Amino acid sequence: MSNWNAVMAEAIDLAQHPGAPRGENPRVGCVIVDADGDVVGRGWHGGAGTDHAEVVALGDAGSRARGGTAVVSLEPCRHTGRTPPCTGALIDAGVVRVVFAQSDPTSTAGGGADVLREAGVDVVSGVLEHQAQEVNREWTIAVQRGYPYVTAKCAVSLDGRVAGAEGRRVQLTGSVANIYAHALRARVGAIVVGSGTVLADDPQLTVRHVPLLPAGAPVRVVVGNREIPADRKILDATAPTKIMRGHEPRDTLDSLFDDGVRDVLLESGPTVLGAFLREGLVDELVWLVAGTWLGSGPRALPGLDRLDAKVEIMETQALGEDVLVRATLPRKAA
Ligand code: AOF
Ligand code: ZN
Repeated sequence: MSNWNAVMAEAIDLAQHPGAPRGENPRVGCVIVDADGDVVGRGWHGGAGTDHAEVVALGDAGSRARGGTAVVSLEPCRHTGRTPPCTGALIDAGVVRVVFAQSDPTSTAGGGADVLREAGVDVVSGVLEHQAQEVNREWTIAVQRGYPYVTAKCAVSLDGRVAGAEGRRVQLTGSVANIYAHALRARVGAIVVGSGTVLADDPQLTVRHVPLLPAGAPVRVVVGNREIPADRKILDATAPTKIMRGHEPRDTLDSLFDDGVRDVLLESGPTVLGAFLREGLVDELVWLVAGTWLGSGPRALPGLDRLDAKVEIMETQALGEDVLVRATLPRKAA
């Protein structure tokens, strides 16, 4: 077989299995094909601590893997992490060819292609590379530069305000936009707010209205110096919470990355959002624009008169009676 696109497309589908979490590890799928071109094994990775996709697929194939080809959406790892290296498992199983899409961007696991070649395995790389990379877009950006991908979410009125007069909390968006916002939460490893938001709004910051992914509830993170009273919802037992006093945005992100978080949702108010934006640490803006005219009240970013960055709109969509605007900001070099 010389064109591996169709098999790779199946491996990329497997990577996106509903049971495959978004978390510390990427989403990876693998298909084993025998010498006749018949599929003899399939596997997908279920998250940190579980077998890698190749190992699952090799288990499925059994002895039929010998002499066959492994088609994987990510370069097989060469390292011993929580599990042994996939390069070893593939070589031991007698696979003669490995076809992969995306190179492993991590310094620890990356370089598996060389290990395989040295062992005499035929290696084909870059097949449907772009599609595979899209599946792990945020993860790839995060591990390449060493801190999590940051999405800032904000619900605003049509006149750009986030609360009513005197900062009074107003429910701006309707149920469709709220479900979208909860799906965003379910996808990330951490949700970050400032202590000011906890005092003003008492948010619970849990995933509701949509199912939790297998990775579980994102950790709720409070940054800032103000004391959090014990009765605040964010301190309830429904999800883990991390209080980080006086943290600079970059320190916060570094610390979360060390905890295994690759994707952060910023649901903070103007102060923390402004600090992250000024330091160029926001990758994506998710604005939920409600058709409400508040007329008075704070704006999303009162202290930020100008943004020295080109905002690029990626997506607009009607969500019930509200409008979603997704935009990217230029990424800072690591
Ligand atoms: C693969 N196949 O299915 C995955 C890979 O701690 P570990 O042992 O789970 O290793 C995690 C790293 O391995 C992860 O950061 C990424 O570089 C790679 N993931 N590699 O060959 C897989 N999930
Ligand atoms: Zn592996």
